[in-house]
Amino acid sequence: MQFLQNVISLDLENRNKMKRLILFISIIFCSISLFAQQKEKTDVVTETYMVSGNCGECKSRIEKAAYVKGVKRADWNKETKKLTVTYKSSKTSGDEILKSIADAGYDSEKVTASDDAYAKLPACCNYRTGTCGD
Ligand SMILES: [Cu+2]
Repeated sequence: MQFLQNVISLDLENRNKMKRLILFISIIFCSISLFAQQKEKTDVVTETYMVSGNCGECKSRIEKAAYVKGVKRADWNKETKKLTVTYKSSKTSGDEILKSIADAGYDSEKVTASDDAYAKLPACCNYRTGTCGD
């Protein structure tokens, strides 16, 4: 009888230990995933920059150039001339994105395209001298 009681109490103790262990492990997992999520969130930023351009062709060139490594979304509006980019700040920066856009021939509020890069644009897209009416 005493022996049986010992076994039962031991089993109970083990079960409690097991419960505590499971609780402990789940708390650790929860905090890890929460931490990872937070890191992910703070890492992703959305910014808006003024980028010159004329038409739909400019739009596709600007957006294509904006998609450097780490950029999740790039959208340029030809009416407002605003480029909205969402990117991972650990992978790239606004300056880097605007530099890539300048390499494609487009001026922005921070980076001016070289005359060489600008000269490669089709006449309709020469935003420095006019609009193409598209
Ligand atoms: Cu254009």
